[in-house]
Amino acid sequence: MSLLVTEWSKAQPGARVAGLATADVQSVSGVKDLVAAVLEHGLVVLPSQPLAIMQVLAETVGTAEVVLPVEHRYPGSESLRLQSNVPGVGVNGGGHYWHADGSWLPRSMDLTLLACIEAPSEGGTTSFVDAAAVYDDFDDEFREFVNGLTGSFPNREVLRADLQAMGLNSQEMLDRTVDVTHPAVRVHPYTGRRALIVNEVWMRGIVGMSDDAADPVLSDLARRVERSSFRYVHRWTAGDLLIWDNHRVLHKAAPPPAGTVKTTVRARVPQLADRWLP
Ligand SMILES: O=C(O)CCC(=O)C(=O)O
Ligand SMILES: [Fe+2]
Repeated sequence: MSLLVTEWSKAQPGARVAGLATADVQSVSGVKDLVAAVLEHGLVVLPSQPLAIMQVLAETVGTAEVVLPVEHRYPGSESLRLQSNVPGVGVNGGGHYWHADGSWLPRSMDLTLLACIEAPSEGGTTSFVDAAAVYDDFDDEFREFVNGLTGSFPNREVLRADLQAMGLNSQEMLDRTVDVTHPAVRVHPYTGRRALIVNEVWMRGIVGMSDDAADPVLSDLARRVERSSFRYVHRWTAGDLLIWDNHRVLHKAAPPPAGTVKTTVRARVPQLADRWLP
């Protein structure tokens, strides 16, 4: 077996991985190569994958997160989350803003795996920006400025409002949730690269700044991400499996247009198992 990894271009995050078969996710060298590709490119796109491969992978590269609230679970699984714009199917909408998954937690999720069950005939794309390239591209003065910023994440308040808006009440989730702070520029736990990690919903303020002073700074950071040319836009096809590194890329989903259907299944891996670390 050999994985065929093709990057789009030096300036964009992501690479296409062809040739992944069930045997590869069961072999040490296959999983090692795949994890190495994710860490190198930030994102990999694997076309035509059965859901079973994603399930196996999520439990092989680490231990997949248990999905809460239970209403969002893919039937029969504790660790797969069903996401759709069809009302009543899994979790509706979400991710329509720049973020890295779990960047509001004490530690971001290492990896996200997202598989497409049904693709919209148009729109509903997901954009990825290379947050390390964005940081590297800053001039010295701005780099020094952002390195001095610490974002505040008032998570209990944000989560409570979020659950309320969805008509859900998960006390278990709230009990587990703590407010945190994180530097705007974070260091990758495995590669050591710095990256600008913004979160347009959960990062509400900047430590030591009034809201009036922080709001324009937060908007400016989000604008720099939005305008970045280090961007890849994924147009979904059913069977696509995407795997990305939340310490390296930011993502943002475009809402699918009315009359189209986008249904995905997601698994998140909080930490890579030691055996796969570079
Ligand atoms: O629906 C998408 O394409 C991505 C949504 C999102 O942010 C996520 O699944 O983490
Ligand atoms: Fe996300």
